[in-house]
Amino acid sequence: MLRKKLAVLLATAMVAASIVGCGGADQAAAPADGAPAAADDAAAEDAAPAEDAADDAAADDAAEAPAASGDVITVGYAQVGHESDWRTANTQNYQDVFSAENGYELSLIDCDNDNAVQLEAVRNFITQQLDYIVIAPIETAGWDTVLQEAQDAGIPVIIADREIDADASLYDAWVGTNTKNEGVTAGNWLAEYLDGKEANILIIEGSVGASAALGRSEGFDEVAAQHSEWKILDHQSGDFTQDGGQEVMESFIKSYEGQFNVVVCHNDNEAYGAMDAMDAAGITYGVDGDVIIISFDATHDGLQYTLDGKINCNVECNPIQAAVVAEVIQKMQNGESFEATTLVNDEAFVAPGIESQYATTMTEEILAGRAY
Ligand code: GYE
Repeated sequence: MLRKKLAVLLATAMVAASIVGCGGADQAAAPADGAPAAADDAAAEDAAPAEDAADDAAADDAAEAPAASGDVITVGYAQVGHESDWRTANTQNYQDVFSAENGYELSLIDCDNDNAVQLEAVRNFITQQLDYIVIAPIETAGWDTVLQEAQDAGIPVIIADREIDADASLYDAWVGTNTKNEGVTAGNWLAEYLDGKEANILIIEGSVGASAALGRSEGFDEVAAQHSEWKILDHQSGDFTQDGGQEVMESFIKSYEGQFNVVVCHNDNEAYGAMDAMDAAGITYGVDGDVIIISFDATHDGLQYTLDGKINCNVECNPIQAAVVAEVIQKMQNGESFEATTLVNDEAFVAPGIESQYATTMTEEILAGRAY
């Protein structure tokens, strides 16, 4: 056990050392297919002695590695919560991939969007000396101490889905989506669609302090700043939930009825709540309505609304990430160099009747292929 950890540590130290400066946000900005090269190239060029050492350690240790001996690999996943359909799909995906059948024992903790609960979950994984820890961080801030504790305990950590502020030397790998790019795509699509017309925009943001919300806002704001004919009237958090989306939209309607023509929702569930609130107030939306709706995630139901013309544009965020995380773990397990950063690719979809250079027009076939 200890020797196995040493092999993993040597390999991770080698790769981590070669990517210093590649923090969360930078990692997300890396090209989707460039990540492996970044880590692997650096490892090959700069760290030959370390690599040899790691290889040797791995070879010595091969007999004891869980994969070789048939031992299960224990993985702790500190999951954000169950706030959205995206999250449900992501949880299911981890349960499918990290199954007993595949040689894993998964401890998945639903942290119910509570930072303190998530820190405690990670500390419990450390106490239990699990082989690997995966964290989908609720917030970007506050990770340094617990990550140092995991490192001191010799447990590799993979940050998944969202980003954190911590120095990249405090964790071993990152897997997720580029939420800033998602915001930029939403903005670019809106500019193309409006073609110079005025926009009075309300934004229902995701959870406060979550990188998925920060990134989408940053990307969208960047495009908005280039359009003097756009005005962001207000933005408030709907906490990535349907109830939150509905409450925020109800209060927006009280303050801005008749003044807005665009509603941006940071995920599909918020969009469902916003649509309910607009239905109740008699406000029309979608391709045939008065208000343009932009959503993120592109889950099955969100794409159904897009196909129905109720959501104008839905920017995808892919929750199916567990296989990539498992691949990184397998490489660590074998003492091989691994991708320090892996971006899961996304695209965007628009309602029938809309043509866009930034998005694919929805069809029944696309919807049929969307399992989550
Ligand atoms: O968009 C939202 C979820 O972190 C990218 O979290 C994820 C976001 C996703 O609750 O629906």
